[in-house]
Amino acid sequence: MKRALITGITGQDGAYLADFLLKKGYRVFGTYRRTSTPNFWRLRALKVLDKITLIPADMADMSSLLEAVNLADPNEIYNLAAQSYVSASFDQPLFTAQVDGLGPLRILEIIRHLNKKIKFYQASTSELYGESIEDKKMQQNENTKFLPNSPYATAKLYGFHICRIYRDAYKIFACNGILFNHESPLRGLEFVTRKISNAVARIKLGLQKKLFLGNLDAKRDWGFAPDYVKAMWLMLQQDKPDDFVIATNETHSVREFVEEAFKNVRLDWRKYVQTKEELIRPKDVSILNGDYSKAKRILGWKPKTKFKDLVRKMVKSDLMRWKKFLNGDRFPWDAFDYHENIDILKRGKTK
Ligand code: NAP
Ligand code: F7E
Repeated sequence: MKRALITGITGQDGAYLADFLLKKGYRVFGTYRRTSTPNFWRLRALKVLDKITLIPADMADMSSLLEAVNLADPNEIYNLAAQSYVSASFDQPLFTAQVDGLGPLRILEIIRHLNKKIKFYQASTSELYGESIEDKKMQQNENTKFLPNSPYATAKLYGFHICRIYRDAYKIFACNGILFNHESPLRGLEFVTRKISNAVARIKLGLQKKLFLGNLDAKRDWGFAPDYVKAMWLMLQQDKPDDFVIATNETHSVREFVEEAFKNVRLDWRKYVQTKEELIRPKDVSILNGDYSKAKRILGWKPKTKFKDLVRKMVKSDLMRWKKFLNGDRFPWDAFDYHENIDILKRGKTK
């Protein structure tokens, strides 16, 4: 049985990847952060919480990471943990650099010293491109230059290069997945797609009157998270480690996402959406549009979910949650969580 360690297993991608790897027959370990309120709602939603082993660790704490790798003794490590919200990286730039930049270095150092056979996946990002293309019609591929536009992207750029350097210098099987935006009903509520789908559901049900947004002109290449976690796994199953763009090759503006989401509940978005200056970032990326040809050619990967299906799935899921809430069911995003019956590896416990 192959063993995988996922850092950031409580996040959107971590939960979907755990589900995917369990279905492939892996024993799955995941790191989680100690928080005053447990944060296992995604793992519960996918019914994987009792099938995985959780290990407490923080990306800023080398000794907890070392212990996690030691306890999991993995064949593959998927480094998904990060301060992933671009906007917050302007408020917490040093923390973001510590976790998103030095975090992958810590894991690579552990692999280098402990077991160079462990394969490593680094969650890299289309944010690395920033504003690097002058011709807005051009698509971004593995050869497009990087020109990061935020503290988040700069920290991730360090992660990208350190991964490439450890691959070349120490012959570690290390891959960067340059993933474009990917969303789902399990997306965090602060990201624009989920903020929209959640608000649309609430407005439809009379629970909210307005939706405040920032830059409606920004364009993103939005895919579906479960399609994307498969690409992460495929990268680690190849004969040679490499870096891959994972995208849909389509780009849409925030305005188009809003329009489509409101269309799903037959409402006119213009009556409900207002822009707010405070929601505009100090620096934003105006357009991202990927080219996944290399992943298609080498990994045999392509996205299954189209833009309109993605919007529909997200709106439908939020509508269902809020309808349940109105019927007296649990709070929609299951925030109240308990530690019962979870297989948590404690410090010092043997493998
Ligand atoms: P997410 O939902 O925000 O999940 C991030 C995960 O990292 C959570 O489990 C979080 O734990 C954990 N984490 C944050 N800081 C940590 C720390 N200091 N120590 C340990 N764990 C920490 O993000 P996602 O959308 O799943 O994305 C997964 C990865 O892909 C991230 O590295 C992100 O930067 C990258 N990425 C995402 C996208 C996208 O569109 N989704 C695109 C490209 C790249 P808590 O649950 O405790 O907060
Ligand atoms: O913003 C604009 C905002 O926060 C998308 C992360 O997963 O993908 C994600 O980063 C766009 C931006 O995602 C609001 O200005 C307008 O132009 O959903 P987002 P992101 O910044 O693209 C990349 C690939 C990652 O790697 C990251 O980890 O939407 N926008 N109004 C807004 N954005 C937010 N959040 N909230 C608004 O009200």
